[in-house]
Amino acid sequence: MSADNTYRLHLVGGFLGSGKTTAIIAAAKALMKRGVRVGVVTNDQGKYLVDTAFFKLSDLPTVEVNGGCFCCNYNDLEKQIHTLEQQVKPDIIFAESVGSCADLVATVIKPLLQLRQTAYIPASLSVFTDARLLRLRLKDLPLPFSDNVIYIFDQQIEEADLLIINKIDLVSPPIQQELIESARQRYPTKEIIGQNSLAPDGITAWLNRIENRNSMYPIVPLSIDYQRYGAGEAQLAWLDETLIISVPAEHARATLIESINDILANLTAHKITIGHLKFLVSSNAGPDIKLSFTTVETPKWDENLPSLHSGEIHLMVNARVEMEAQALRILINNCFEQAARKFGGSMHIEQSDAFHPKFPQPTYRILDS
Ligand SMILES: Nc1nc2c(ncn2[C@@H]2O[C@H](COP(=O)(O)OP(=O)(O)O)[C@@H](O)[C@H]2O)c(=O)[nH]1
Ligand SMILES: [Mg+2]
Repeated sequence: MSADNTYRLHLVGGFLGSGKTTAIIAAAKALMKRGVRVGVVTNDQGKYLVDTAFFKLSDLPTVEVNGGCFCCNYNDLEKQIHTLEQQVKPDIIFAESVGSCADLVATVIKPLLQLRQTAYIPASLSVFTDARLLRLRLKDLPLPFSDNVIYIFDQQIEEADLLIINKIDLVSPPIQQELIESARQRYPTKEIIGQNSLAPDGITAWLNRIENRNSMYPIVPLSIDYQRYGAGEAQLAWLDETLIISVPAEHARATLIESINDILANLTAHKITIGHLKFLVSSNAGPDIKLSFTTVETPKWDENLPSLHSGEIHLMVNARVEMEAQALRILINNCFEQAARKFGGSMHIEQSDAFHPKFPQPTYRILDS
């Protein structure tokens, strides 16, 4: 706990699939080992959230702000922080904002500084970016999204004082150095850290930086065009679903692999770009498995998929893809249904929400600098 008896909140932003959840879990575990009490606030436009389930599986006290970004649900953010305060008495809170969200200084940090009802203070804003996508962007090579979605990607980076070039392990060592150097040249005022969040101690430099007592967040609000930002969000489709596939137990793993490969092949065939496609897989008695597919291909993903212990597979699906939402729902559900049938079983949808994010209307937007 800090000397002034306020607690610290680390806000983590950045594009869909850039590695925010992975890094927060690693950082929280490192802190908890030192006896620090940690809580997490997740955030999404949808309601059935793989990330929330995943944080809870990692034994992290987690609350969520769902149905819209922190900015548009600012009062709920404060309420959820208060819940953590009561239940966990955390020393540190990590808040992960939805990957299509920008303008966090004016709509979250400044309101937290000026209007906050709780004992928490914003301590840092870190913006994560996927090394491979940033490399394309810095070289002025095309990203596989439409211009308005790229506008959001750019604005998130623009807003950062602390930029984490994550998944640095996915570019070769000479390119790692070149990428960090060219990012430093392009953004001379930003602090930039290259990071592999999956490596042991991979998050240490970032964690040390944000745990430094000096707060680390931008003060000057972003000058962002809400029409373009809103248009970019509207071009992304969200599908949040829970479903059950029932097949003979010996075919459970093959059914899952076939369904997901079919989804990926269909998206590729239609030149549709994934922002983030996540599945939480539960099958009786076995541990839950998180599967995650981001913008750049995940080859041979199925090699590490463990066996499934029963023929009843419970799936939570979170898909964020640049296409029309109902078409996304049909594409994904057809793939599950066809694979289940092929292996002599069936598929049952429990809950399903397919939509485009609403136009961003922040509860507060404080523009003084
Ligand atoms: N190779 C590599 N993969 C990573 C790294 N960080 C995250 N990932 C993977 O990237 C995917 C998306 O990560 P996630 O944390 O869910 O991204 P989020 O959407 O920003 O929260 C997952 O499959 C992670 O395992 C990293 O530093 N290196
Ligand atoms: Mg996440």
